[in-house]
Amino acid sequence: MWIDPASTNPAIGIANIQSLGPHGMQPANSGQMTLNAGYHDFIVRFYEVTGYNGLYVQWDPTGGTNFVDIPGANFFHVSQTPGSVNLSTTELAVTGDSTLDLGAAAAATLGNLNLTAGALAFQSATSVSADTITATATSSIARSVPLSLRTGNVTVASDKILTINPAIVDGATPTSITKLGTGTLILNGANTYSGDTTVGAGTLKLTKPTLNDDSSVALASGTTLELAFVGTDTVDNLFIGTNQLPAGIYNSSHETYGAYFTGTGSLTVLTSATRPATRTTLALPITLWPTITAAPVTT
Ligand SMILES: [Ca+2]
Repeated sequence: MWIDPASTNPAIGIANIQSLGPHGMQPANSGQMTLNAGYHDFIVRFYEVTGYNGLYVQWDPTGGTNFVDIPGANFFHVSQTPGSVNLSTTELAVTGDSTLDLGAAAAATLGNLNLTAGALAFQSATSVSADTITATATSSIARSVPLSLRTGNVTVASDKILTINPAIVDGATPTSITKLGTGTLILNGANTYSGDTTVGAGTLKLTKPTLNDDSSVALASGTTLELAFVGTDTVDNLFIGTNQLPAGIYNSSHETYGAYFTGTGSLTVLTSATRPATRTTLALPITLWPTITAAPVTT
């Protein structure tokens, strides 16, 4: 048995068992080593010539000498146990075209992303969570891995454009987006985030009508929401400046608030009467007339 072969990790070593000669299995022909708790790569190679031979790979997880076969549940293939990456307080600065290889992580939790140039691509993770995103130069995030936001502030400097191409999704908590800075944020993905969308400054450009139907959109005074799609996107509430607007359709042609919108799309704010009943779930079956059981009568 070779554990962590010396060719790749000589620090742990080799249990090399040789049992030469024509005979049956002999327990004396064994080797052992002590491993620290945790995951270990190992290779088992078994050669035999004339039969009657075999090899057991056993352990005593207590560190003793009562060896038993290693249960199948204790063998892992690397692709079955992808780990997570937790760098939740680390500032990640992107200063040029970059790929962040997350090693096939199931989930990667990053801190703040600061893009000062170029395009950032995440590689091979299932999902990436960031705290805030700040772009001080025109830059982009590649359509590679779904992205969720925790704080949700996305700041784009004046006259700069940040293009986020992956889908923005909910993470451990719902993602809400607050666009800050007087630059332009473009969301290109098939977003599924369920939180609210706020434009505190500058321009937010949406290329798909993916705002959650139960979410709110808030546009600060002087901001622009570019609806770069055909059709309308239903939302629950719309706030412009300090006003909550009544039900209706809002776009660049709106007689009062048209200056807040550009693009070919519109927002639809439904009245409560026409709003889809997506918030109430009734447990079935529902008993309208409960059965009344009379107490037994005794005489
Ligand atoms: Ca919608």
